[in-house]
Amino acid sequence: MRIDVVTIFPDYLSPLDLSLVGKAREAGVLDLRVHDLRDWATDRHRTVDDTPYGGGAGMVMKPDVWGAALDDVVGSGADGRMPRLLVPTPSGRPFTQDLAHELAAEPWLVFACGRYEGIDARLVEDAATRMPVTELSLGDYVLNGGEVAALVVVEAVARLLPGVVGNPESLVEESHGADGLLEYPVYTKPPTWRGLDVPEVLLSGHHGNVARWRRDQALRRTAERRPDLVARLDPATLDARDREV
Ligand code: 6GU
Repeated sequence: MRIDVVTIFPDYLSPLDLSLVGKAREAGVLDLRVHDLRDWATDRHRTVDDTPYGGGAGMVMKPDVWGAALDDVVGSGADGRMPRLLVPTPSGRPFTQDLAHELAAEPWLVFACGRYEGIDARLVEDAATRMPVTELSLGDYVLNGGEVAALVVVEAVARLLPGVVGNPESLVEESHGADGLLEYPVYTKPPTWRGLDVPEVLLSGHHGNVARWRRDQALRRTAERRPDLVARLDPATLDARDREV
C-alpha cells in the first residue's frame, strides 16, 4: 500500500518511523511519503492560508496551494491510477474499525491535513471529480489539525495489512472485533499482586469455563461502557447465557 500525507507540519508524522508502522515500511508492505504543503506556496513567505470570505475568526487554507500540491502528489501515481483522498475534519464521517478495514483494502491513500479553520471547500469539490474523497473524524472533539488523525488512521490501517501484525489471531480477539463487543480484561503473572488475585477460572485450565467467563466479562463491560454497541448486536449471535449477563 502507498500512503501520501500532505501537511504544513511534516515533523508531526515522525512517529510513523517507529514500531509497527516503521517495520511495515522497512518490510516494503507500506510506501509512506510525507510532503510539506509549503513547498507548493508561491510567495516569499510561503503563505498557505488567508482570511475567510463572509468574515469570522481564524484563517482558511488556500485552495490554489492545496490544488497544486494534490496535482503533483496524485500525478506521480503509476499507470494513471488514482488514490482515495482522506480529509481529516471534525465534521467528517466517524472513523471506525469497519472503515479501517475498508481503507486497508485500498492500494493508495492520500491524506490532506488541514489546520486553522480548515481547507477552502472547493478543494474537496474539485478533487471529488477525479477521485473518491472521504472526510473523516476521529470523534466528537476538536483537534488543532488533521495530523494526529492521520497518525491514528495510518496505524489502524497498517496493522491490518497482511504480514504486519505477527499473530493474525490478535487481530480477531480484540475490542471492536467481529463479535461487536469490547475486549475482556486480561491478566499475567504473578497470580497475586498488591493483594489482588487473578480470577480463579483463568488458573483452572478449563477452556470452556475460561471462554464463558471472558464472554460474560466482555458483555458486562460493553453494556456498562458502550450501551450503543449492545443495541447494535445481532440477536442471532446471543445465546441463552448471554441474555442473563
Ligand atoms: Cl479528523 N480533525 C480535527 N481537526 N479535529 C478532530 C478530528 C479530525 N476528529 C476529531 N476532532
